Amino acid sequence: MIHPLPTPVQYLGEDGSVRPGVTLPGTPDDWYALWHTMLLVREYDRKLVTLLRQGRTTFYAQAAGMEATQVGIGRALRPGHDWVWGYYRDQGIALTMGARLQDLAAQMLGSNSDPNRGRQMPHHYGSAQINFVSASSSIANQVPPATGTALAQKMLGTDEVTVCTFGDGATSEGDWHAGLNMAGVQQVPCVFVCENNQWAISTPLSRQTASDGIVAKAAGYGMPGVQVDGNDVLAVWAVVQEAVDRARRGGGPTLVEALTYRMGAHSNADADAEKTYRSREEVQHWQARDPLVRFERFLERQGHSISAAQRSEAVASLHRQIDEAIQEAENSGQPDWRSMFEDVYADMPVHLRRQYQQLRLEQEAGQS
Ligand SMILES: Cc1ncc(C[n+]2csc(CCOP(=O)(O)OP(=O)(O)O)c2C)c(N)n1
Repeated sequence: MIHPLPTPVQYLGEDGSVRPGVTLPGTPDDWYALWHTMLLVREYDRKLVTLLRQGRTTFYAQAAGMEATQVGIGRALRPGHDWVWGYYRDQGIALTMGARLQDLAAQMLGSNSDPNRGRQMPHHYGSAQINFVSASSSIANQVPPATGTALAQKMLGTDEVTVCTFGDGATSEGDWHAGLNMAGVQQVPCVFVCENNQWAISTPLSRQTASDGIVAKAAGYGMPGVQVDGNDVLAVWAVVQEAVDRARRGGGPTLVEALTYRMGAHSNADADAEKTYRSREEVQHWQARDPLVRFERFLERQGHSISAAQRSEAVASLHRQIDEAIQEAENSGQPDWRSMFEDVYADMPVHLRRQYQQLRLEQEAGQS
């Protein structure tokens, strides 16, 4: 089945033309930065898939095809001020908000330089610096705490905003409904963004909901809903920015549905998406709507075209940066076994102290 072309808020046509009546957000410098970050997300994906195939890490979920959605969301936020409760596929949001490649790579490898020191499975990044809460594998369980964070922001009278993201599959979970319901009742400063990439592993959107899009559910929870073309970075930025600004002014939550597509597999646990549950025709249909290509067409039309030489130079430079970050993470080694017991309790409980002693004796016996 081929999903219909999106009809929601759209700033750019497929050919990069600007839709009539649209006021473009940003300046040419901003547009160049958006392009560069989308390219970074795309090339990071390529490198990470290679890393997996080399057996140097064990889990990764690609964002290829979803760059415009993620970069548009990240661009609308104040890094280190606003809060993000995202999900495991949100590397594009993290990178847009200033996540360091070294930290992402260290988390992927569970190495000594990982801020979480290998306590999470790979690709579950979190950062205190950018208020990016460590992602969970369980789908939708970030939604109630996101509402809680936003409620605290409201009660404390801050002007911070929370953004909570999830896939279309997450909207079938009880947590999702509980979180949105409370957000509507309490009118919290939270922007919920569904990164609707059409599939929840092998379950298509048509088996996920009977409503007319995820956006239709907004009315049920007493908040505005906006559907946006998720492959149009300027439209996503503008729509999320408007929702964020309203939340900051005390105007309550919004549900945004970004229509996009994941071009690759769900994760490395699902290596053959094309042969097993998606038709080649469908994938090709969406490949022709590549968000990076569309944005490059837009830049060209605006007189800021990126030459083939500039593009390959940028790709080569990004590959160098990513390789260096991975190398640095690998060079930092494995976390010391003692780190399992550190920085969790101020005063270690007795059962952990016993385990610590036992492990110490085993380590010493192993070394002698
Ligand atoms: C509570 C729960 N149920 C089932 C799963 C298994 N699972 C992992 S990812 C996934 C699909 C998620 O799809 P979606 O929310 O659309 O996000 P996407 O990965 O497509 O971006 C499922 C069912 C899980 N992780 N957690």
